[in-house]
Amino acid sequence: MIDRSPAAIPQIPSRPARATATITDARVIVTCPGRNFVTLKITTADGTCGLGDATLNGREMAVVAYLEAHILPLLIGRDAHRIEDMWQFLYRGAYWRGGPVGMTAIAAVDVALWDIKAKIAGLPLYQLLGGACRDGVTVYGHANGSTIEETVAEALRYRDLGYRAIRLQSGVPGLKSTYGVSRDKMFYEPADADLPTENVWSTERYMTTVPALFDAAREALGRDIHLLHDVHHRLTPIEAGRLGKDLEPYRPFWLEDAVPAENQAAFRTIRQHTTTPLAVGEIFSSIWDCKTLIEEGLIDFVRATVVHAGGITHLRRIASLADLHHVRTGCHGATDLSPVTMAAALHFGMSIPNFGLQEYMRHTPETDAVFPHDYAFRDGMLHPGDAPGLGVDLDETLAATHPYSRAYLPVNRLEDGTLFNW
Ligand code: GCO
Ligand code: MG
Repeated sequence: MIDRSPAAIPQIPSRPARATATITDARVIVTCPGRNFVTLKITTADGTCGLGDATLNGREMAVVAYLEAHILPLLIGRDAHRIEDMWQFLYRGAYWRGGPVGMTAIAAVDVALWDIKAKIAGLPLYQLLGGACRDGVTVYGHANGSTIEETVAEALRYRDLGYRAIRLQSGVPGLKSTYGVSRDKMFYEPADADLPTENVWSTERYMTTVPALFDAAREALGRDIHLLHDVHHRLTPIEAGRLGKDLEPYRPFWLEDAVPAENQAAFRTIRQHTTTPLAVGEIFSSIWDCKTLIEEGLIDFVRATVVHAGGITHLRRIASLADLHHVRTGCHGATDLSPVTMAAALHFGMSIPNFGLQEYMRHTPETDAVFPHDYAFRDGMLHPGDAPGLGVDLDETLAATHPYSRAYLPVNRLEDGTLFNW
């Protein structure tokens, strides 16, 4: 007969003290060290703090309201370790799910929880995500200028700084301003006014400039460097097919956001006409925005990013689907993504098998002072560092000296006044 007396039943050892981490505080911090950033800070009972970026450029306060009114009350008392469960709770539990505001808010919680888990483990986050798959995260820099000559000169400067991949954006003759061309060369910031700036756009003028830019750049830089270009959602599928074809002799690494991607099927037309690799996805909120693009092999790089696509938990899912279909990552990394997102992107990029390339627009010294961080640039790569967690802090005292300042992204009109995509 089996002895069922308590003394005879082997006892499950009690759980280690740090197997739960009860959330005791969660706050949203808004700061504008030159541009607006929204950060979520979550604290657990043992005093461990995690940071999550919640910045949605030009719509920042919508995410603040979403977090403060609808998410923070749900966090207190929950176990910070249960990241997947928290993700499901915030996504499925909302009923009205998806969309950039909600997914940015979920991303902030998700990244803060990963930060906490890694700090409690005493490891840099990439170790918890499976460990390093590579020596560092190769990044691309932004060379831009009002003319082709100026842009090529900038590209040479980036090459001398050690970059192995460079994005080229140049002014278009006849247009007063163009996406990607900045006043301050090293620190591009498109959200430039407290009411939207109006730009003028001409596809015809643009279409002749880009092949000339690539021709001049290959001439000056040779073949040993990756060259990229961002169309910023401004072409039709057939125009994109033609531009891709015109660029083929210069072997671009990718052509980005050639057309708006709400209609994923539109990419079939582009694919029929060019072998230039296609990248898309910086404004995607979830796997549903790129499912067809990935499954049908209509793109080569998915640019969905930690902060706008539901955090590390969801981006891993997108990357895993992409891996099945030979699609690599090319995460968005503009300056409106805070150093918290940059760090998260680096830990993520270190640990996935199908990493492609990471965008890197340097933050200003004012931003870096508010967000001291461990990541560093070396030999064309960013390295996340080995501090436990994400390796990013937020200097709240300094942050408080930079209050929120309303800023909009520009809008575009065609030469006849029609409102167009920016
Ligand atoms: C990029 C992007 C950015 C966006 C910006 C909008 O490729 O880096 O297109 O420059 O315009 O992130 O907020
Ligand atoms: Mg872009």
